[in-house]
Amino acid sequence: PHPEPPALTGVPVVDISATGPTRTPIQQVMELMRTHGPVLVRRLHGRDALFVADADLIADLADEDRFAKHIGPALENVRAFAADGLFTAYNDEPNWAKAHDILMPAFALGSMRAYHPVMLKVARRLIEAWDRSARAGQPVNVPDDMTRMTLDTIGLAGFDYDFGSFERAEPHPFVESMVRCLQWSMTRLARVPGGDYTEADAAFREDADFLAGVVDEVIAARTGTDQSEAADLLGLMLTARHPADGTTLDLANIRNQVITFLIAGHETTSGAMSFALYYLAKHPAVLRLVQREADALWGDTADPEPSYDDIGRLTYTRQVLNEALRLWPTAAAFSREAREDTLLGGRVPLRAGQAVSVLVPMLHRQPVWGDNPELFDPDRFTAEAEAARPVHAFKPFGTGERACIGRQFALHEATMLLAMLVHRYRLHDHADYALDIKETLTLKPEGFTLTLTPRTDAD
Ligand code: MNH
Repeated sequence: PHPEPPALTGVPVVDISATGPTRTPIQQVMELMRTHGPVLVRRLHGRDALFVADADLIADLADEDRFAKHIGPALENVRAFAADGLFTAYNDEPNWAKAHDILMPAFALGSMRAYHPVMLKVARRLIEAWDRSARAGQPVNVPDDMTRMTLDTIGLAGFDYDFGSFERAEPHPFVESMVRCLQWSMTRLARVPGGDYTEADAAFREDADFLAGVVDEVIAARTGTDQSEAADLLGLMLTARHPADGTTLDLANIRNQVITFLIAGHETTSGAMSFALYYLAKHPAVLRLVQREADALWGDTADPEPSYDDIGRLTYTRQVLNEALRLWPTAAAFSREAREDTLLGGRVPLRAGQAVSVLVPMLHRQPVWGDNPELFDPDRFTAEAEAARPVHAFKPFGTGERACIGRQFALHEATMLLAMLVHRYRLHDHADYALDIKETLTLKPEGFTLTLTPRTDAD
């Protein structure tokens, strides 16, 4: 029961109640913005949501003194299964700052050294699976395999738990339940007042309970044994004391954190790598440059042993990832709220607490990106190009103190894997894939498959 927001002078209101939201609400708002411009109110069954993509409005929203993260309706729904985990905690919920302070050191750039061997081990699982497909002349399903790889990585690196995803024909049941929970969170937003949703809610409850059960198993495998030497996230959560008050995280909160990290730690990264491979398959000249960078490090060694330091040297590969995240930031929207009544960008009146959603894919297509923003061009991320651009023009990881804690983790994992894959395979766009983006709160290129052949020395 929020107070009616004041009318927003000059901001178009687009009522989509007649057609309803589509199965791809992010892409729907992108379309609305192409027609109505980068600031609009989407009205659905009398509920208004303000979306912005204008670069100077987002620079303003990044001001932590005036704005903070907002837990909007979508994240409220995710709270039904992740509660006060880092991603869905309210700003003033004590467990947010506590968990943030305890876990931050585990995500600093230097900590990636500790995760590197596990990331490499899982990258090799993927390569084994892809070698089999290559020998059999079978296509690989890119987003499915990227999801196997990121789930196994966060499971092992975070919790020393092996999902064994490459030994399964279907996604791990945890992933299937999780995807359904995320879908429930999203479709619940489009409910028609007065509708009967008991069946959907019961199915959701069952999935949420299953997730909690898997997580309890992960935790149980660790409690009762000495955790003082455990260097992973769970070890830290079970033992680390808050610097200020000396307390540890409570078990209910640890369960929420584990669910949060298993979700946040793999869906988005797997989508990002899938989009990067999509663009590489479509841009042979860029692919050759990425291959050249990997070749410069690893030559024609069949099974290179990428070192931690190698990953920092893969600067062009990193540019490719950034450019894929520009066009399709896989966590496509995040919300902010005004701390006090204010004028956003000096022109849009907002009340204290009122929400604004940033539509990141459209921010990434604003005029600061030049006159051909749809063009895939990794040179947008050379050091010089980045220095010449306003800092808030690129926001795939959100903003401020609630920005992504796993950014270095994702980038290390994804950069290494991409380089290893292009070093080893030729990518064939055998199905002439046309981009079809599925939304489950995150974005993925649905049904994207490739065939692979090993590279030869001559190539
Ligand atoms: Mn991640 C928050 C995007 C990988 C764990 N992440 C966010 C936010 C964005 C985001 C955007 C901010 C959301 C908001 O403001 O409401 N995250 C990404 C992307 C990738 C990603 C695009 C990969 C690419 N994230 C990861 C990985 C992990 C992770 C990997 C864990 C290992 N992310 C988090 C957590 C938060 C978060 C935890 C919540 C942080 C907080 O609020 O304190």
